[in-house]
Amino acid sequence: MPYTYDDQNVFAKILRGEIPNTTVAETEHTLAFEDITPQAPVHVLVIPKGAYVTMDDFYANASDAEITDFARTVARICADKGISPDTGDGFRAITNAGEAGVQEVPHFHLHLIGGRPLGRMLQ
Ligand code: D5M
Repeated sequence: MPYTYDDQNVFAKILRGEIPNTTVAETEHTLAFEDITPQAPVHVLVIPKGAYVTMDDFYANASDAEITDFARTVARICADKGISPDTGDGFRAITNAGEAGVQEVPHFHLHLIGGRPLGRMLQ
């Protein structure tokens, strides 16, 4: 899949304010909001504001400032939501990429999931 960004995807519309979201955190380069179909008591989607299709697109092409901002925002949400193993029970971070990864929304997003026992995913 080439990194061709579709600016009509639902997260692009959220970033433009065309559809609502329940914001968890917002910084210069990053937005985090509640997943509309939560799989656990905590299910937050963290997205860069820039137009990146997948995680590898983001890490290959984003600026150091964007990448650092994204990473620090993830850490802050884990602390704020009480899912950091430092102070809480732990979490899982997932990103789906491309067809084989069953990515539904073609704007890079990290799922942060926690608040219940998650079970083993990889054997
Ligand atoms: O999954 C995409 C994820 O995005 C899925 O968990 C639902 C979520 N989603 C879809 N539309 C919205 C809106 N409008 N707000 C919040 N969350 C949404 P993936 O398979 O990783 O691409």
